[in-house]
Amino acid sequence: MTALLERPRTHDAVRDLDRAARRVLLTNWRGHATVPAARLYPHQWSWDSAFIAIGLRHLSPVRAQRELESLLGAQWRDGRVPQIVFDPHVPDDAYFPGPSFWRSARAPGAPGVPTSGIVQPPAHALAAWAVHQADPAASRGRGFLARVYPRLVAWHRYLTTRRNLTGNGLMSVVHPWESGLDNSPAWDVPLARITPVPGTEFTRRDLNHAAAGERPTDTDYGRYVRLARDYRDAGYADSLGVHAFAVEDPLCNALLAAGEHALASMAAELGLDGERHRSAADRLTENLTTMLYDHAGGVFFPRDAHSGRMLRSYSIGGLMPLIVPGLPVASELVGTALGDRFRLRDACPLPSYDLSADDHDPGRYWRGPGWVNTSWLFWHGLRLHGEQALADDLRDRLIDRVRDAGFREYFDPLTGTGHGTDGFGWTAALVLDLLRTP
Ligand code: 2M8
Repeated sequence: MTALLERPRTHDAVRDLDRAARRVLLTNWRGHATVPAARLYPHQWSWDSAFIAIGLRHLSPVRAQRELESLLGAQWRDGRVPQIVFDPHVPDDAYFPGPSFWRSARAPGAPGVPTSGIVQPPAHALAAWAVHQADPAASRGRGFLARVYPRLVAWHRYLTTRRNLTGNGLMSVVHPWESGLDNSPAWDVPLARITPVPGTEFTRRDLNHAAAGERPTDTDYGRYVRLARDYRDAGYADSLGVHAFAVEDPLCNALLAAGEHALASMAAELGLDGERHRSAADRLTENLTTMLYDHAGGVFFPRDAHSGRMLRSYSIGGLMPLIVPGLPVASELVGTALGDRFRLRDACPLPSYDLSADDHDPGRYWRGPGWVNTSWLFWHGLRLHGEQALADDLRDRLIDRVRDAGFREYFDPLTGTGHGTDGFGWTAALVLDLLRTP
């Protein structure tokens, strides 16, 4: 708020930011999909594409539709939507782990195009419904929903069946990369059990493009490689026996619940019965709230699927269930966001991890800094639960942050210093959405 009073947002400033965001999206566009960042992430990433489509819908609903359709075109026969769809024109060693590591071509039911074998948070149904609503006539004209709805249903079915590893009705992520919040302190306990692959057995590529102090440590990278290699070597089969790391995570389960509401709306639009989606959403909301919500903490904690223990660390994922319509503990979550750990009124973007924790690190990847996508989700949740004034204030400060620091991958939530790569896709797309949503 202060920033706005000090530097009123002029028409010219808004126009310049809007134009700069469009330029990033154009630079990162590859004709059918948008890469998160040209050098650090030169392929199509799953949940990045969902957020990018949410922004693209303001520029070209058809391009936004293609963004999602190209991702869903790489869906596996079991319904999984891969974390990365590799661009065959990009050299294998441009990103590690690349196609030669994942060897998807040898996996049963994998698509023709090379992909990784893990997944990412299911933000796609929300995105597809938002894209449809941006121009329902264009969407109907291209039969967009008729094409993506069955794929989204199969995607959610994969997560709610094969990834229901404990049988208690919540999905598990089986690799920190699947959580989207890769290096979060929330994963430290279950990750510590994993023996790292020695650094001599692989070559990191991320450090060619980003500072080591802002990225995961070599030891954690070795653990990521171990988990991915074991999954691959088990033929991408899902069971607690295969997955040494398995966590029921509030962010993914909240996206699933919110996504089921979106699927219900799509079903209605297509003249189908949406009841099964409404009951799935209710079930997921109930399971999420009874199993992962911590009343004393006023936050959701992930749960280790092996030990059954709650992973009691205050990460941004614990606030994400605010995106679920009808969430019974919405006002408690807003209260936690306003407190010292997340400082909703002045920290921006919302920190990825507890500002008051001793090990909060404002510059290191998912261990402190703020990302625009999780703040966008929280903004969406605030609007959903009638917190319009808080939502407007968060939107204004997000826009100011990006205008001052650029389209960075992440930001120090208190100083606003930008970190990670520049020209970052979802930062540009979601700022466009914030600028253009009435
Ligand atoms: C980061 O994750 C990738 C692996 O998926 C990486 O570190 O190489 C995360 O921030 C993830 O949430 C994001 O989708 C991805 C691409 O932007 O980068």
